[in-house]
Amino acid sequence: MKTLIKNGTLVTAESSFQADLLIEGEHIIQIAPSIEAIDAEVVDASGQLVLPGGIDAHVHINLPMGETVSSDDYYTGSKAAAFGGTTTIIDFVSQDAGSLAENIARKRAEAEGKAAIDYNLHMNITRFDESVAEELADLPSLGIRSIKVFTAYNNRLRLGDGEIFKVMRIAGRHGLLTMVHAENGDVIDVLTAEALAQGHTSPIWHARTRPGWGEVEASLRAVALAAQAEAPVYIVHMNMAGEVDQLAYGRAHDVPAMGETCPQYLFFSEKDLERQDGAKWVCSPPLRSPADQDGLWHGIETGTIQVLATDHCPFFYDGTKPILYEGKLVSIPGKELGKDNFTRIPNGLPGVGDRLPVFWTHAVGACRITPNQFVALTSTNPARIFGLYPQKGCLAVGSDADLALWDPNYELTYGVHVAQHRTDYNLYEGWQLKGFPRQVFLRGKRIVADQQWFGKAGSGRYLMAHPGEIL
Ligand code: DUC
Ligand code: ZN
Ligand code: ZN
Repeated sequence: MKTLIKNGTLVTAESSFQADLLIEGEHIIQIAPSIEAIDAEVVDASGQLVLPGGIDAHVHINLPMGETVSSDDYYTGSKAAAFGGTTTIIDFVSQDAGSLAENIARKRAEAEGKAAIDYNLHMNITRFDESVAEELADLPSLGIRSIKVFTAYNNRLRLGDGEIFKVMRIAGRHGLLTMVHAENGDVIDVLTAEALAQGHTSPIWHARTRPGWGEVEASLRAVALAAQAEAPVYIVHMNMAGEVDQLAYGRAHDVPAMGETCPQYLFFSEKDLERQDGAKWVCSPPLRSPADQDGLWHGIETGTIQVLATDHCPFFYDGTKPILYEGKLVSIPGKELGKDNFTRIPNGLPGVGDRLPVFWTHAVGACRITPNQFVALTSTNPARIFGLYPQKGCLAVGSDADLALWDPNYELTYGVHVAQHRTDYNLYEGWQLKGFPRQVFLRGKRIVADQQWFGKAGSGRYLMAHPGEIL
């Protein structure tokens, strides 16, 4: 089975050029100014851009949180991703009981028969001892090249600095990248207890009890630990301008330090938490100030930040009221759990499907970055950093034919009825967007066309990551 994408403009991280692209089976087999293939189905991409499918390097599918669980499973989350032009996601494995391999097998079983796009996994290391130290060496053979550690969530997820240093040192030796969730767990615990004792219950207190300085300090700590461990580090979900400064400092001193931000930190601020429906915006780390947004944009524009991910972790706003999902009524407890106590609001936001269209409009459309930078930030860089390149993240002969046919002139009013996340709200409700994926291909198969779904549960595959690159 061949498909010929004709008359499009191919956009890679490096350049944009007019070319035809021929797919056979699951792969790109030819790229040339003009291709004829009589046995191919022809797709006319006139006026459209051909982008490598998006890669979202930070999502949480089925993540248990307090009394509930994030509301997208592997089917609904991967379908939502595809509608927004994303064809690969990387989720996190919680370190629950048992060996790392057993935890990974359990997570993969959740995706089995459900994932509709391809996926890889990061391994959380939230408990460290001699046997975990040994098991880290097994991760590459299981297709995992990245681990995540936390400097917050005391007595739950946090490792001590010495443990993080040891983990990073072992990770470096085994070709694993250490990702760091950088907040100050001690300060958060003090402030949270004080706020609750004073009777503060509303969503804004989630941000007020997690000060940004803790992130700035913990980001530099992560970078410094990596320098001392002689290992690479990647700071997840940066939301503070000061974190970008710390990353830049490390990079200027030759530390292999990289980082990501997410759309919510570019477009929303603490002010949104003060709204009557502020719980919709509660995530960790929290939204910050307009000055921080500027610092993050500067980091994106200058390349200090390499990746735009989402931290997709959706919950219902009102999980007592069902929504219709594929003809069935669904309700999952959500943000209402915290109506009397901000610490009980499940942390997290929907976003995997919103990322590309929202970012295109406000980054490329606003002339902040080029289409090539867009591709780098949303597809090529995550593929390189997380060891999926060149199978993913590029338009090249031999690569998987994961494509978004992107119409830069398509205008729409965005919101919960366009986004396909399994939740009852969307952060970008009513936003006017320009630029949207008209067709999406996963390994040569069209899975979305004009906002209609042709994908299938179970057609997504687990990807074996290789050693990643330092960008
Ligand atoms: N932050 C969130 O808001 N949700 C899930 C995990 C995380 O780090
Ligand atoms: Zn995190
Ligand atoms: Zn996360």
